[in-house]
Amino acid sequence: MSIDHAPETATAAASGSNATQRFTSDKQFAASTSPERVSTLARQVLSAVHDTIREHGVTYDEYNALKAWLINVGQDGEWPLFLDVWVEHVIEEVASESREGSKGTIEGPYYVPAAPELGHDAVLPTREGEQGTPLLFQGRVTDTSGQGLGGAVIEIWHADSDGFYSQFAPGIPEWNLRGTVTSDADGHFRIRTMRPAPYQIPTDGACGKLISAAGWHPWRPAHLHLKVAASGHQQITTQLYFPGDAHNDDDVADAVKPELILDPRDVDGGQEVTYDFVLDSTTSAQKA
Ligand code: MBD
Ligand code: FE
Repeated sequence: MSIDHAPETATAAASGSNATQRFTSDKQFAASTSPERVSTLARQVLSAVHDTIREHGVTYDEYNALKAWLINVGQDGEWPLFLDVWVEHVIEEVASESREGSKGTIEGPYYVPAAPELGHDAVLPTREGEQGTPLLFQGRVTDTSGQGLGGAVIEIWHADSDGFYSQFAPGIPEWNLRGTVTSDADGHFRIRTMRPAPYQIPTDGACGKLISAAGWHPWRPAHLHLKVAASGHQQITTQLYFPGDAHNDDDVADAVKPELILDPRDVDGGQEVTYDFVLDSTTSAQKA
């Protein structure tokens, strides 16, 4: 774990402000929500807050501590982290209710679009002497009838063996452990990378403060992030996990599903695993 590139100076504020900047520059918001719906949703959320205050007799001291903390979440740039850890899993649950193909899960705060294109037999960018267990991740993209989807675009990104993501922790090359892979004519792909470490929510920011004040733990199990897209099909955003990780059963972000746990096997010089993605067509029932 003690390697020269370990970003000892990774801070919540630096990683958070990168995530906030990325989010505000990359995402387009199509706010087609009617005033009636906005009103319904806002009222219900506020009612839940009011009920909590009444039920627990929340004091002025606690109210002021909350106010200060909410201000800190923004100052630390941790709104993307807070929302993706504690809220996104339910958004994903509702969005994917009617999906027939592969399960997905939350995107989280560390996706960056347009990673280098690496073909169908890909080697993710690593540093010289990149630490960890070499992993060959391979599989096939198909439709729900099992037909291979050629030219499917698989975006993959993940943490290094210290649990840090490129572009969100200092001292890591821009596209380290990120890439855009394209399936071959039969839908097959191969990706060579290094197994990621579990991810710890920064302990020095507002989210870390909430975790320690509540006596929770800050861990996510080790995971690979992926987005899989093919024309005429619904894109899947997902994460894949490793068996035996202590936090598969109590992920702080509640994003593990049994279908998302890989079954890697030991091979000479590392591990190998096969995982297939089944994409629903865009014409099958889709929730707005
Ligand atoms: C992560 O790496 C992540 O995947 C999520 C969902 C939240 C915080 C950090
Ligand atoms: Fe992650």
